This record gives sequence, structure tokens and C-alpha cells, in this order.
Amino acid sequence: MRDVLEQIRERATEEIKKAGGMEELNQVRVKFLGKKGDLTQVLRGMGQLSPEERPVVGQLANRVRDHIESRLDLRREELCRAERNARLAAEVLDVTLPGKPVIMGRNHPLTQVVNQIKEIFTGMGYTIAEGPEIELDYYNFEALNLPKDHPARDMQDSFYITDEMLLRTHTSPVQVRTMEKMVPELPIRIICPGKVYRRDDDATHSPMFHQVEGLLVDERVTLADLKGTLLAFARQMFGEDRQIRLRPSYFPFTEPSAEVDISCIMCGGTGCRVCGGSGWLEILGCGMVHPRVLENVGYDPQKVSGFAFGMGVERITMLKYGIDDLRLLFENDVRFLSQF
Ligand code: 2U9
Repeated sequence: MRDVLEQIRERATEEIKKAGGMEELNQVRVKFLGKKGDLTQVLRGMGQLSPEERPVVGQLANRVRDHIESRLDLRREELCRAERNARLAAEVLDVTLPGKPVIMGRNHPLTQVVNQIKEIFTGMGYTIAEGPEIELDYYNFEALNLPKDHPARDMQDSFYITDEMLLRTHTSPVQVRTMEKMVPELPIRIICPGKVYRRDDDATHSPMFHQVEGLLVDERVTLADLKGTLLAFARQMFGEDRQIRLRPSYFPFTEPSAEVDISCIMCGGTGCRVCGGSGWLEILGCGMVHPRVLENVGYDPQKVSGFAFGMGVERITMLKYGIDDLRLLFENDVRFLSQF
């Protein structure tokens, strides 16, 4: 019996040493220690031994088992290490190669300009107001002194959803809604950035474009306040040496109304190709809020006055960066966008 155990020990030790992989090593374990393994068979036959021999052989068998198990563990570790080394040697990693550059994203030029406009006006104490792009006819037109037969309400100009609902054609309804909520509280000092929609689509008009409109309502607000505010805006946006001029104009929701020009950013006012020789560039429209508009939301136009202005963000962006084609702003060509 001792000889048999001794022999098992030697054979197992030898075969463990020879095992060239995990799979093979496992087979060796099963062969000697498994349910039908050689050592297990010996332990099963112990019943036939004499009572004196049994503990002696039992002890030896345990020692043989411990020995085989520890050899299996050692070999397993050895094989593991070898396998890992082989894998590492195979996958050559050159840590001196240059890394892949991380491409930094940025805001679209229109977003950059909207953000800048917001900063300029929040710097003057304005807060930002937003509202729905699907708007009621009342807020988009009626409340703004655009009666049912006004040409600006023409089906040609607007995207109607139902008779009473449309895609807003300007952000002015946001100002109306804000005033309705605020009345009789004063002052109101807001700018309203956002998308607007008109049935236009050519080289200089997109059916969706961006506006920022502003509104200030308080007691004793004058045209001088409006002009000073717009001068401060023009200088921060287009350079501290800008001049502005107001030309009389017409909007249904302001009276009087004006269009605002800045001295040309190219020639400074002497006349060049950019300004068409005039020395001036149109940037926005403005006016004193029409008394009927104030009345519509519940303010007394005898006691309260206000000014409003509106600008197209695409136009401001094109002027600021010298972009000559509106469509460039909507094509999302990274070669174009990455210049801003
Ligand atoms: C209220 C009262 C008055 C907003 C105004 C303009 C003049 C204007 C245009 C600029 C270029 C539209 O995007 S554009 O085509 N806007 O010229 N907007 S005054 O007046 C308001 C707004 C709200 C309650």
C-alpha cells in the first residue's frame, strides 16, 4: 500500500511538472484527485486494511494528497504567469507614440452671438425671458396692435397651425406675456432670445431664424433712454468707436419707430464696399412701445411708457464676422464653423 501511494506521488509530481497548460493541469488533477482518481481509489480500499495499518496508511495518503495539491497550486501559478507574459509579449504597446488629439467642440457662431447679446444686456440689468414657439394669434398679432386685416398677418408670411395658432413670427409675444404677468408691477426690463418662423426661403431669408428682442417699461422712459441703451449695445458688440443713427421707420407695435444703423465696421463711416458707400450698416429696429400695446396688457399709457427693439441674430452675426451668405450658418460644415 505504501509503495502504491509512493508511486502515485511520484507519477503525479512528474505529470504536474510536464503539464504545459491549464487544461492539461486540470486533467492531471482529475486523474489523481478526482472521484475516480488514483488516490481516491486507494482511500476507498482502506477498509480492507488491518486496524493497526489503517491510520498509518491514512496519514500517508493525506500527506500524498496535500503534496499533490500544493504542487498543483504551484504549477497553476507558474502557468498563469507564463500565459500572461506571453500575452504581454505578443501585444506590443509603444507608449512613446503620440496620443490621439481630443477634438474640442465649440458653440455655433449664432449661439456665441446670442450669448454675447445676453451678456451685454444682463450687464445693463435686463433679465432673460423665454416663451413658446407655437403661439396664439392673440399674442403674436392682436395684442401687438396688428389687427386681423394687417398685411403682416398674411397667410403668405406665417405658418398657421389652426386659425388661432401659429409658429411665432417674432419673439414679441414673450414680452406681451411677461407684461401680462407683471402688471401693475414696474419696471419691466427683459430681453427675449429665440427662434422665429416666417414663410421666406431665399439667399437672404431662412424660414427659421433667431431674434433677440428687448423691452423696458417704467415711468418716464424716453427715446433718449432708448438711444443711450442702443449706443452702449452697439459699442460693446461692434467696437467702442462705433456711432449710431436712428432713421424714422414704421412698426405697428411702436410709435415713433426707427431703424438703427452703426457706423461701418470696415471703413468707420467714410464709405466702402461693405456699407455700399453710405458709411452706415443697419443692425436693428426699435421704437417707443405703442400706447395701445401697453393698454392691451393693462398698463395706463398716461402714466407708463417704454421702449422696445428687435434684432435678427443671423444679420448681427454676418455683420460681425463678415459672412456674406446666410446659408453658411445653416449648413453645419465644420470647416466653416471651426473658424469661430
Ligand atoms: C412689445 C412691444 C414692442 C419689438 C421691435 C423691431 C422694432 C424690429 C425686426 C428686427 C429684424 C425684426 O428680426 S427682424 O426682422 N424687429 O425692427 N422689433 S421694435 O417691439 C416690441 C416688441 C414687444 C410688447
